[in-house]
Order: sequence, then C-alpha cells, then structure tokens
Amino acid sequence: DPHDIDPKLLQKLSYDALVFCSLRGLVVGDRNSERSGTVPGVGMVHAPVALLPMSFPESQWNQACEVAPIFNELVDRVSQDGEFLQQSLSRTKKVDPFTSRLLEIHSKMLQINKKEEIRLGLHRSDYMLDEQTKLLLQIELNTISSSFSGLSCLVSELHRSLLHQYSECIALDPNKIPTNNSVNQFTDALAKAWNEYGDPRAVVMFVILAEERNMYDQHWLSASLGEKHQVTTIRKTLAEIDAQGELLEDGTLIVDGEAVAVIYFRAGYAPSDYHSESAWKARLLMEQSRAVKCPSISYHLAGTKKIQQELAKPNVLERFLENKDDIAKLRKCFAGLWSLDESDTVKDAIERPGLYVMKPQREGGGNNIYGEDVKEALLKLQKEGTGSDAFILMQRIFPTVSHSILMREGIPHKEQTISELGIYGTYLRNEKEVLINQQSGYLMRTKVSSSNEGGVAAGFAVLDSIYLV
Ligand code: GSH
Repeated sequence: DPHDIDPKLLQKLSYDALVFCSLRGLVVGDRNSERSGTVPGVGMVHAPVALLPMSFPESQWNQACEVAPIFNELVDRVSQDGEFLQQSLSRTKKVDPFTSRLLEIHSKMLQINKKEEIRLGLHRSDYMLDEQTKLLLQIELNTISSSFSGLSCLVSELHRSLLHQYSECIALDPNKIPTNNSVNQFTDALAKAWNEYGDPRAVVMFVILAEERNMYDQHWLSASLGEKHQVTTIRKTLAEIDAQGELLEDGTLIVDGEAVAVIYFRAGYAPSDYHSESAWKARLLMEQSRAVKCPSISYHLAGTKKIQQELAKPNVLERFLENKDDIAKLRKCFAGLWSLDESDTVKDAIERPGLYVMKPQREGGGNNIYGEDVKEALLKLQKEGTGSDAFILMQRIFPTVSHSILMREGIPHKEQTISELGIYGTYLRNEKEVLINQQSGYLMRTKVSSSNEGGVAAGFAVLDSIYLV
C-alpha cells in the first residue's frame, strides 16, 4: 500500500521522480506562468504524475489491447457510411450548433463526392474496470486530438526506473510495467502517412491552440518526426491557417508557403477552439484539400458520443463488421448507452440518478452531468420539451478505489483514487491497402475518487502507468 510508505522513503522517491521529469522532458506548461502556453522553455513544470504504477489485471489489459485494431477498423468503416453519420446525428444537429457545423462540412464533402484515399487514425479508446462485475467497459473512443502519446511512455519509464532504483525497499518487479512505445508508434504512423502522400518537400502541420500548455506532449511527436524520420513539422492555429492557407488547383494545401502532406489536429475538437468564422473557413479549407487529415471530418464524427450510443444498439455493429468474434469482443466492452428517447431508461435515471451519467456532445473533459444533477437536468428537459437530443445517457461505472500518491507542483499527495485506462490505436490505409492497424501504447490516468470529471489537460487527473497483476 503506497500510503504506508515510510516518510523518509516517500521524500526520496518524490525527489527522484521530480528530477526524472525535469531531465527527461516529462513536463507541461505551468498554469501559474503567463507565457507558458505560448513560448517553449518558459514556465515549465513537471507533468502531474502518480508516484508509483497502478495495479491492473493482466487479462483485462490483454482484452483492451486485443480490441484496439477492431475499433480502428470500425471507425474506418463507419466513416465511409455518410448516410449513417448524417442520419444518426440529424437530431443532435438541431440542438447543438457545434455538431451542426461539423455536419455541414461533412455534407459538403458528400456533395462533391470527396474521396479520402489515405486515411490516418490516431485514436485512443478509454476504459474503466467496473469493480462489481470486473468488466472492462469503454468510456469513449477519441478520434481527434488524443493527447499524451508523447508523455505517457515517459511515465512508464519513470515508474520502471523508480522500481529499479528502490528494488530493496519496494517489492515490485519493473518488468510488470508493460512496454509503452506510444510516441514512436504515433510518429511512425504520421511519417508513413507523409510518405504515402509522396511529396518529399511537404510538411506535417499540427493544428494547435494559440495557448497550449500541453505543448511538450506535442513537441515530443515533432521532435521524433524530425529526428527519426527527417519530416518537418509546422504548427499553426486555425486563424493562421485561414490567413496563410490556400488551395492549389490540384487540391494541394499550401500554408505559409509550404505544401502540407498531413494535417494533425491537436485543436478543433471543442466549440471554443472556433473563435470566429475564420476558424470554420480554415477547417473547411483543410477538408477540401488533398492533404491527409488526422482526423478527416468523417473520422471526427465517427468518434462522437451519439455515434457511440448508436453503435451500441442491437444489430448496428453488424452493418459495419463481418467477423462475429470481433463483434462479440467489441460488444463485451460496451457499457449501457441510451438516447433520451428511451423513456423507461429516462424514468429510471430520474429515480436513480446515481447510476447514470449524462453526456453532451463534447470532447476534452469537464462537460458531463452526474448524481442529483442528472435528475434535475432530465426533469428540466422534460418540462421544456426540447434539447434532449443534445445528450446521451450512459451507465455509471464504479471502479475500484485505490490508494495512490499523486505528484502535483512538486508535492506528493496521498489520495483515494480511481483510474481510467486508454489504449492508443494507429491505423493507416491507402485505398484498399491497410498499411497499419495496431494497438500503439497506453495512457493510464488516475484521479481522486471523489472527482467526477476526468482529464489531465482539464486539470482533474494525473498521468500514470500500469503494473500487471
Ligand atoms: N489541446 C490539448 C492537446 O493537444 O494535448 C488537449 C487535447 C484534449 O483535451 N484531448 C482529449 C484528451 O485526450 C481528447 S479530445 N484528453 C486527455 C486528458 O486530458 O486527460
């Protein structure tokens, strides 16, 4: 039990962890520093991390890894069914202006019969382990801006290094922390997509926020793209892309004078990322281009909560996948998901709000409704008679509560925690040929058990790794 660690040892471990983070670039921009989101090397602080890895059962770990390529395939298949996406999201569109704008771009692409020959997916499927049933249940599937593939592999290294160094006082085997190669896997996929595009002078463009405190996670990917693959990265905000971008006759996207082979979105998933019409113009311009988009508008939409809920309905997976075993494996990790049309479920959620989570169509953490608020929100929607299409209901998952030590701003905190396991998946296809489809590392996140919200970037959770048991 990490809470029983001798205070002297705790002090030493924390100190060494902080040194590791600083020397190895396991860092983020400091919230307390004004320029830390815009200027690299200014106002850096160690990433929030757990001091020791979290136990996780090996069989569920294997299960999560095994479904990663199936989810990759599913996203690709769903993205090709424009009708299904438009139809499933048609009512969300009426109540959610953001999703509506995305659908508008999608439908323009359908109209001009836009073909995406090279398809790149850098996904992360997030799971919690339900304590009572021991089931591995999917929380969500991120198809846009899946964060921390740059930093999470360093957390696994940090933990392995501490277990080596303190093997005499901590009886944990460093080899039980699974290999985590997320940064290389992501950059291999980006580089391969760049290569398929086939212009040696073109660049990879990261779409970023004007202020980004998670920039080091992104810079790890750019650095690896440069060093390992000799591929150049440029970083542009949506506003800059609107101002500096143009399409050549053949669909080539030029930004600031450079041809763009791959567009990698690390912004653009939240309404607040689109400050003005110019941001939407930029999104449309990129979508119209022949650059490889990660994600394309249809991959983006395939990752929405509404689609997750539609896919969980009986006989829907069968429309996209042929292999019965694959379908069964995916279905096994689906939690209960309902639309607000399902009146029996809504009634039950009003009676027992603690067993449900209400989710709007948003990414990035901090938007869900929990507990008594679920009841209030549902009653309000019933009274108003509109707006319920903006939400889905999901079964509340109750993971095991553990004891952890969370490091924030240089201080170790002993906390009661719960964890969420994210499995990265990379997918690359050029026309009929699937070039990459695999599990590509993991991200464990741990947070105080009393906090409903997750998300490291949103300030609720810390980065962690796993210890197989
Ligand atoms: N803009 C930031 C970045 O590029 O890292 C944050 C992006 C973000 O919030 N991504 C979500 C995520 O993976 C998915 S849309 N969050 C993980 C977390 O913050 O714990």
